[in-house]
Amino acid sequence: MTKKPQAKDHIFAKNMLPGDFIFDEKVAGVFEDMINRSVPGYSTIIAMIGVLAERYYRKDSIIYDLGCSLGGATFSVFERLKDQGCSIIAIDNSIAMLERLVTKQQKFEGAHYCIESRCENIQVAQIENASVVILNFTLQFVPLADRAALIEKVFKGMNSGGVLIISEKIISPDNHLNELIIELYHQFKENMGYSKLEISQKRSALENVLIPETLDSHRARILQTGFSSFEVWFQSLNFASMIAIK
Ligand code: GEK
Repeated sequence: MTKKPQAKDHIFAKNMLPGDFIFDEKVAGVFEDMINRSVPGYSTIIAMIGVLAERYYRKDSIIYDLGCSLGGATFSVFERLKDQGCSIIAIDNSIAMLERLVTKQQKFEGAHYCIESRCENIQVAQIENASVVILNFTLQFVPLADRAALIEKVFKGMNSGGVLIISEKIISPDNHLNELIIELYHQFKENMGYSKLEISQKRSALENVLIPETLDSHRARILQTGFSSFEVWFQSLNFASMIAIK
């Protein structure tokens, strides 16, 4: 399969009026470039989600990718499990994202049978018979007050021994170190070619939309829900990926 060059993200390059970030056509069109240049370790996380899914998937169970966007995690899992005839349900409430996932799906042989995409709010989506559930940088967009209910629903829909993978932007409880890591992160974005204006305008746009939590909050919620174990398996600057086993 020949890869098309990614459309470059210039969304916040020009001075603009304040407004909240939304996953519309404009964002979906440059999303691959945006997430690769904005999330340190994104490609490693995507590759390892495939590895984790292969390890925890059980025959005849379902794999859920909640907030799948263009299917970065979905296709990583598919590549690992396609020979086992797996069933992946990829959910997102942005139609612009899902349309692109479906176009991409046509280029992967056999993906038509394995991947079902649903335009749905993950807060109301039904989860059942799951051995692998992926929340790759999605929980952070769910209102804080609703996160426990979502994790509880996911837990109920999972089979014993199944894995939940949660990747998130995080904050540190130590104010000084939190500021330091945010500064390092902004430097990372400059190194990835974003200007100071782009960085600050995107930060403002995300302020009310992406609410990060500490690793301790994630751990507490996961253990309170009833998961038997929890670990952070990846961290780069203020981005982490966690696993929880039912
Ligand atoms: C990846 N997982 O590349 N219901 C459904 N979808 C939602 C909801 C919701 N309530 N809230 C947000 N989304 C992907 C990356 S991006 C992360 C995930 C980012 C969707 C939203 O439409 C978007 O596509 C995705 O969650 C978040 O592995 O942009 O930082």
